[in-house]
Amino acid sequence: MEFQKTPGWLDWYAGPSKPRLQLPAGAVDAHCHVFGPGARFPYAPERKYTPCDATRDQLFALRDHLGFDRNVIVQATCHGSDNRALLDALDASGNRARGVVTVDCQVTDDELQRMHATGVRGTRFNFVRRLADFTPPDVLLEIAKRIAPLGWHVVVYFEAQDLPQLYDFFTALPATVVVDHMGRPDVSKPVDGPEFELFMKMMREHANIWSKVSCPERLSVTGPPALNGEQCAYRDVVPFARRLVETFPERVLWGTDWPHPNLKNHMPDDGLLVDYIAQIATTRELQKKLLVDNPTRLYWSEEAAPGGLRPAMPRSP
Ligand code: 0GY
Repeated sequence: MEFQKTPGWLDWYAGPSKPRLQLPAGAVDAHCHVFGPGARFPYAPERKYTPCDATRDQLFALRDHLGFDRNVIVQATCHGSDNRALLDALDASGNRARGVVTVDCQVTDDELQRMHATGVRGTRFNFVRRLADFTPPDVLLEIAKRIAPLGWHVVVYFEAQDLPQLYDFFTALPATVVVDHMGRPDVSKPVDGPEFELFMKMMREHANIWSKVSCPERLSVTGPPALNGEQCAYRDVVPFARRLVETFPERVLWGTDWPHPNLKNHMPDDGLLVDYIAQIATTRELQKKLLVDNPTRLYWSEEAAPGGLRPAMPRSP
């Protein structure tokens, strides 16, 4: 099937620079997507945007170019609850990718088990209205209960102004909860103001809640963008991400968000986006926690188990 991209769509950045930041061995890009290809894995009829293709092989090439070892691929809303493109990528990754799917209540236990065997470790709930239609909280809670026995976590995506209303729901979830992009703070507000304080309080009082400190390119108001060799990109986002990394070093994750759906004014150079990490995790120790220890514990726990490592599945050549 032929798909027409959403008008004004920005394609991912071709030919990204090589990061100056040397990533620690075993680094995980813990938030990225695959799109299609539409001809093989059609975009969902209920989607709110139609992207350019961004295939698993292109993602794996980017992983190697940037110096990551592994990926966590998150189901994008343009594929709805059809997770085939994501599962295909996990299957082809040779145990170097884990996945976060979108499921509805109709999913069977057998399907969940098969997804788990392919490398899925979480499900995503999306509260951003421009991306997904409303799902009643009791349905989401039902899904959370279904996935809990598998040890999966719940990834939540929402905007900061909606946190007061969603707070009780998030804090009652019977699983580890991972928040996308720091709950999308308005970075023109103070980092110690009431809006971000509510997010900090949620993390402080609920040890099962984690945050991705990703997506400065989406949150930044004043930039400068990760383009043209810029080594100090998105300075206005740094205080928010740095505060989380330093306060909760064991519960933060980072990802590129490649291929960066729905950006409106620029597409970042992913190499410079990796260099941004040095501004928010300012020591090698913090970088290792953020990029290796935390995602490995959450997604490859069979390897991170205390008392010895279980053998990893063989990697593809
Ligand atoms: C992101 C952010 C966005 C899109 C999606 O699943 C998606 O379509 O997550 C967005 O438009 O803010 O994390 O990729």
